Amino acid sequence: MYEEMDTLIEKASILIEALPYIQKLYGKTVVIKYGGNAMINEKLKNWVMEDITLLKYIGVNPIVVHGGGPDINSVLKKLNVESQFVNGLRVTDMQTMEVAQMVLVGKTNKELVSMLNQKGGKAIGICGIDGNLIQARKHYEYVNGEKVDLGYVGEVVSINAKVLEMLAKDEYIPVVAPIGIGEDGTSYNINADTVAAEIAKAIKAEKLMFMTDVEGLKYDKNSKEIISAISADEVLKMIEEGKIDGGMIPKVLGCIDALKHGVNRTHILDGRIPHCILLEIFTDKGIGTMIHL
Ligand code: X2W
Repeated sequence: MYEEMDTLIEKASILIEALPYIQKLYGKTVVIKYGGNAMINEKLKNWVMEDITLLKYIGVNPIVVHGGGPDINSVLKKLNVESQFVNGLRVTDMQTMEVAQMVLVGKTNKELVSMLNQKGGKAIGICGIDGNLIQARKHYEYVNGEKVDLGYVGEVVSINAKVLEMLAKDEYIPVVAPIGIGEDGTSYNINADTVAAEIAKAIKAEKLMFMTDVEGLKYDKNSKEIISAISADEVLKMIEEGKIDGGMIPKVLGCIDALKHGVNRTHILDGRIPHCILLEIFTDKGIGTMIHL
């Protein structure tokens, strides 16, 4: 009987630990980038959806931006199409563009929306075409000083923040697929990390969180120690020294860009940890790596 009471009291104290964080975030907007690499299994996805729904119910306004690179890969594979990547960006010809849009908007987006709604969240799935949310133009990548044409890969020109604010400030959870729309109506495939950072900037989010499949940043790749907080300058130095590379670069640069444009906190989180969003936001210790100015 007493043991049971102790457990209950412990549960209450865990909830109370969250109080100052809830107060700080109440009414604020948090942008959560959910990468395809962190959508490992249904159980994990369910935990993420629970965390996001809980945030909404305690008065925080989450906006979800999702990736889905692995989903696109598996459909392309069935069609016997192989993708090439330049600096982490998928070279996107017309056929790949069609597949990317079908998969991200029709499959990945709707799965996440449906799961959130199952949890009691009121999720609305949109992509950059809806309400001209993500206005885009063709992106050229530079490799060793040379301009490379990646086809229908886009870069963000502007974000129609009003669309997201209308939904997020109301009872809805916007879930955004990273497809942009050009002035002439052309669809563009945009890296989801970049979209998340641009959205966080445009709506001046309180927080931007990248959920991926690494524990966080490390000074030494072979070390077990995760950097819990690091400045933007230190991050840039680590990139120069080659200590941060590949898919992590758009995430950390997105964090720095967002911080410089008014976002207060940015984080890189291990999406493979159960309830990683709650652990980061509502515990004293937090998890993953926080990047600050
Ligand atoms: C990405 C969009 C999806 C994405 C792609 O085609 O894979 C470009 O590379 P993850 O899961 O976050 O990697 N677009 C241009 O970013 O998904």
